[in-house]
Amino acid sequence: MKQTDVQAAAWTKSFESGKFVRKSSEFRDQIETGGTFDVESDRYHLYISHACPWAHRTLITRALLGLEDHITVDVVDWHMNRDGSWSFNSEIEGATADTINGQNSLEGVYNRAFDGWKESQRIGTVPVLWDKKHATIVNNESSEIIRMLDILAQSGLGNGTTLCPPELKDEIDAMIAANYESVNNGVYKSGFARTQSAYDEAVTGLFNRLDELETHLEGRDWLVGAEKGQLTEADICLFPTLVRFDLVYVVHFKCNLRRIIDYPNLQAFIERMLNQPGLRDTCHWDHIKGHYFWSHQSINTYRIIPLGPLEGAHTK
Ligand SMILES: N[C@@H](CCC(=O)N[C@@H](CS)C(=O)NCC(=O)O)C(=O)O
Repeated sequence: MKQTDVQAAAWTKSFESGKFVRKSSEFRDQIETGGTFDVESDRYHLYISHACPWAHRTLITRALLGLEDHITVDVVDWHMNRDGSWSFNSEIEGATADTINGQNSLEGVYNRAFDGWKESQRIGTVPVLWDKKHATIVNNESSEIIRMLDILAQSGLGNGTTLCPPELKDEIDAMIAANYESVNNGVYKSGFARTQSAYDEAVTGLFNRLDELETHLEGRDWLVGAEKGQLTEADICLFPTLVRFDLVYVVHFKCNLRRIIDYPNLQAFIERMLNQPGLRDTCHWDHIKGHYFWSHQSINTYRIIPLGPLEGAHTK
């Protein structure tokens, strides 16, 4: 089933007055009971990168909800193509072939879902939620994909956990929104800034929000919920950015006012997440480091991968 009405905007890096502007995701269909994309086991497939924080959200959610037997996964090579697009290479440790569509690149997958994708010079992003039944992309927006995984889990496919209890949904949405531009996208806005003022603004906003989150987590385990809180999508959306911070963003994206290890509550939050069953297995440090320091040659011309840090960042 070819999609015909996805947004027309090309996914290339876009800048306004030197500020990096992230394009919105093109495929926004939903899984719903009785709908075109019905709830079913072994029908949906995830294309992810272990390097990508947005894709990491979906892999963590799949693990915590116990959906491994119901949703298959393929992993792109951390090393992007020369043209800056994702490819499949099963020779790379931790990466896979495209076991569903047999494509060499993620563009091939997008092209199967949308006529003329390649010609339009759009760049396909991860994560992608693929429907094996209709052979098309359901959705490529991480925050929406993780919510749909919860729908699958609440329909009896998962382990009984929910990461979005209805009574906390508004609080979760507000927390995800508050962290999105400042932190999740903030590190990219810092790193890709093309003027000093764009960089200053992004880094200031980023660390203001990290300061707030450090205070917010005082005496709490999780971002949302009463008393110590409970683990929800809000934590899953924040964690992939925090766990990459000292390893990559401090150096590569010049997010160096402080490190996460300098924030005791944020550091403890990372540890708490890593101690969740199955979570550590979703972290592939070589893919993370390799991808960032290799793929953005405009900000790391000679692709030197820093050796450090010796402590703080989680690499085991
Ligand atoms: N809004 C999207 C963002 C996804 C995204 O930008 N993914 C990056 C990897 S971190 C990507 O695939 N970029 C393709 C490229 O840069 O060519 C989401 O949250 O799912």
